[in-house]
Amino acid sequence: MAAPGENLRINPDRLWDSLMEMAKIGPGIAGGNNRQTLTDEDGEGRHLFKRWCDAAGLVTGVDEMGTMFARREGTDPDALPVYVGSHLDTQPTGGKYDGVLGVLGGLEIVRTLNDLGIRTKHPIVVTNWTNEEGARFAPAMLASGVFAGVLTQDYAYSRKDKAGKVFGEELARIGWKGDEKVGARKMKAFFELHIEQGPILEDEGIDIGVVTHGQGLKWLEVRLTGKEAHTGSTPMPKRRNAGLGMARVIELVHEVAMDYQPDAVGAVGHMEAYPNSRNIIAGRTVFTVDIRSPDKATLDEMDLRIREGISTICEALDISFEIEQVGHFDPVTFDEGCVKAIRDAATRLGYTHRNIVSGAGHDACWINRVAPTAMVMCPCVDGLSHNEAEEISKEWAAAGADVLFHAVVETAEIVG
Ligand code: HGY
Ligand code: MN
Ligand code: MN
Repeated sequence: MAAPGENLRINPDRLWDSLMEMAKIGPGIAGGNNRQTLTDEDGEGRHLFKRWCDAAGLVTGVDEMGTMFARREGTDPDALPVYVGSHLDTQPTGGKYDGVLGVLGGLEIVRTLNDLGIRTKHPIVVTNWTNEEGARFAPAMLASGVFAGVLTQDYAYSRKDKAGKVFGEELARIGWKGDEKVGARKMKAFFELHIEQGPILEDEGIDIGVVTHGQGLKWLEVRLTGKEAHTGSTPMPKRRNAGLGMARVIELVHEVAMDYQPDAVGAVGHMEAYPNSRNIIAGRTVFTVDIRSPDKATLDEMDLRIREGISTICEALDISFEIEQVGHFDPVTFDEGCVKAIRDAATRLGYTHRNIVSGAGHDACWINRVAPTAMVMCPCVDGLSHNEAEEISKEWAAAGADVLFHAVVETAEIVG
């Protein structure tokens, strides 16, 4: 079948209005969002999305991880559906577009097909994956990881947040624990639209990122144990300072990442010190190392060097350590056919585009294991994300959604 043709474009005003409407749920304190997974705000955002799906004539199913699947029928109900989506949960100081653009961009495709009375052979399913962020319950991409068979549902249900709340109980509490078996759904393909969350597209003045790969990631939760003691009367040589240990590991992570430039990255974003009193030497610290690289061997080498470095630091400070890997996926190569559909769509629509490697993790990284998958990216202002000041333009959102639209309907096969 020939490509859908020049005239297919989404309705940018409707997409933008929906983004702004969703952004009202779980507002942050600085203009962004705090709609963390399985909170009441997440539940409210889910209900709004469901109402919109109902209004668009979609039938919504929910699986046992709470992932939402809103289905637009195809002319061949037995044909494998084309899935399109992302996540509605946000960071605690998140932006309005991270994830949300991908879910509402998928909904906008369906709304536009309804407006034009266009049918597709394959059904189209708009998806909201539970707990992509991993901020409240580690690891990130939890529901898509269970769907892809990489993580078990029992493991996912057992995850705890800082307050000791348990994932499975919170999912039931907000009323979004569905009855579908996770991973039972089969897909012809999965497409995800996402903001770049980095500076490349904006710096180069390019409209569309054709995501060919996703970098690999490791999250190490480190627990250091020293001894609480008086900050004034304890002689320096007698201290077992877990706070100093954490500081040295934070520096180590940075130095190791700097040894593998220009691609590797590393930081410690989550840090807790106990008892966190200004005149007590920290007896315990808990923190998460986040290291990433597009190259598996590099990621493994960074992991090893950091583990060895932690041991050396702790020996010198007479403190003990525990390291638990709480997140991991290898670098991802997306499906060539799906990537080509995205590249061809950008060309057909006259948008500037370039290949790009995703720096952030996405549900698409896991779904790529069970279905042909690819991603579209649009720029974001100053490449900023995971910050309430995250911003995009309506034009960027529309360009990304237009390309997503063409890739999805071409794969779903328009039948008039
Ligand atoms: O951490 C990530 O890359 C994603 O934003 N969850
Ligand atoms: Mn995201
Ligand atoms: Mn994110």
